[in-house]
Amino acid sequence: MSSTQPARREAGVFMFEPAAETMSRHDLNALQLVRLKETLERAYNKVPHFKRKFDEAGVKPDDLKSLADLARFPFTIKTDLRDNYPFGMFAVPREEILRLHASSGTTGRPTVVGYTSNDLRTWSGVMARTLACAGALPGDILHNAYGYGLFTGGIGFHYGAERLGCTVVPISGGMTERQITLMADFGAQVLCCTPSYALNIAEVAEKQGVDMRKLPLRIGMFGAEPWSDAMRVDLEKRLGLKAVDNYGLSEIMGPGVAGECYVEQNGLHGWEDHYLFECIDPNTLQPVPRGELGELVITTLTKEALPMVRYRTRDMTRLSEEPCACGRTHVRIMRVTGRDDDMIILRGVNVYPSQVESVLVGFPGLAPYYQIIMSREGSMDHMTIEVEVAPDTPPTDEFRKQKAGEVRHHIKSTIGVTCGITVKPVGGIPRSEGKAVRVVDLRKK
Ligand code: DLL
Repeated sequence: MSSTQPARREAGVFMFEPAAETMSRHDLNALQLVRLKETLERAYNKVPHFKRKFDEAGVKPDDLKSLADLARFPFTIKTDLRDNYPFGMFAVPREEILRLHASSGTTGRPTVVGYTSNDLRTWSGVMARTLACAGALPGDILHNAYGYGLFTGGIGFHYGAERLGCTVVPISGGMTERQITLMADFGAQVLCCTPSYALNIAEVAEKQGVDMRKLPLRIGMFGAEPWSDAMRVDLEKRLGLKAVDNYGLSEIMGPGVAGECYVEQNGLHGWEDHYLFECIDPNTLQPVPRGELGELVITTLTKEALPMVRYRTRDMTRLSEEPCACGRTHVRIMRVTGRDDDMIILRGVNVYPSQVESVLVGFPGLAPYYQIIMSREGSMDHMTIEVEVAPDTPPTDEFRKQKAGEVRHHIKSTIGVTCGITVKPVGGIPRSEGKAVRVVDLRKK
């Protein structure tokens, strides 16, 4: 909408689309209502799946008189995309789709998403906004280590950064030593990658004898997987930058759904002129009170190729309408703890990998690499946390056993579960180049 506005500084804070980003709640809701009506009509008239679902629920786009009426419309889930594989959810003829992306499809069919020319423009706009929100500036050198290809991360950041006016280094993931050399030689100010890959970069740099804190790096834009505040502290210390969180998912857009600002670094501004956010109890499907933990549900407001109505993300979070010091008025999505299907239920206690991470990262004598192994003996589920010693610790079994005992005690007292702990020697946990595999479930084999 405001792509023709020049980017400018708002009260000292640089914004890409200040008028949209600081809109009053009243104006934002009025705009959402207009766009929501258009989206529901597009979905109903152009996508047979939505027509059938709306008809079954006994609702028509005309029934939407206020934003609250959206609650009468049916949810969309990931299997709806899979069932309509590959192009059945598109609201435009295939020839109008200029780009396809797809999930890796490790379980079943991949989910395919498509973009029209306008969608690509919208996407680069929300990404430019997200980058500026994180503190990136036109003219910065941006080292983009998100994976390029069918994954939306690499290309999503790439076009957003060009739109903002950055010099992009499209390095993708892998070949870490070379990445570090190029970051040092080119003098990148912004690093974009998953937090687990950032950790890998920090480790390899330390081995290469490169002090990342002395490089011009200013901002780390980390996302695409859950991470904790403990990890933020660790990454900021080792890389000498400000680490900000970025959230998104392919089914809605890719990255560019929500981004943290460098001003408060406390929750991600969800771009409400393009998406409508709800937070529901995944069991009752009813809204949870503002500020309480629930599943994030998103409706797109401007997507042409793939409109999404009440998409259940499975991501658990809280929404906050507390004003932010950066001046942006859009709702804040607090740190996404993880997908509800990543949640482990161990003898009645719910555990997210990110909770385990909060205990392990910064733990004296341990390195911040871990994996959770789920197994079954008879009818009993077992959870074993595998973690690694820090490089400068005694290389003895005795030391590792002592650490295992300490970790077991902390996990029990903070998360409330009893589990096995294996402390491995240096290099014992696989390193990540993209999204880290946090849970290895041997029960499924
Ligand atoms: O991961 C898009 C993206 C790319 C976001 C780069 C940010 C940066 P998908 O591959 O479709 O898309 O995976 C989406 O990843 O539903 C969450 O479960 C998880 N996720 C993404 N960002 C975060 C985050 C991209 N900041 C799925 N914190 C989502 C926690 C995240 N989980």
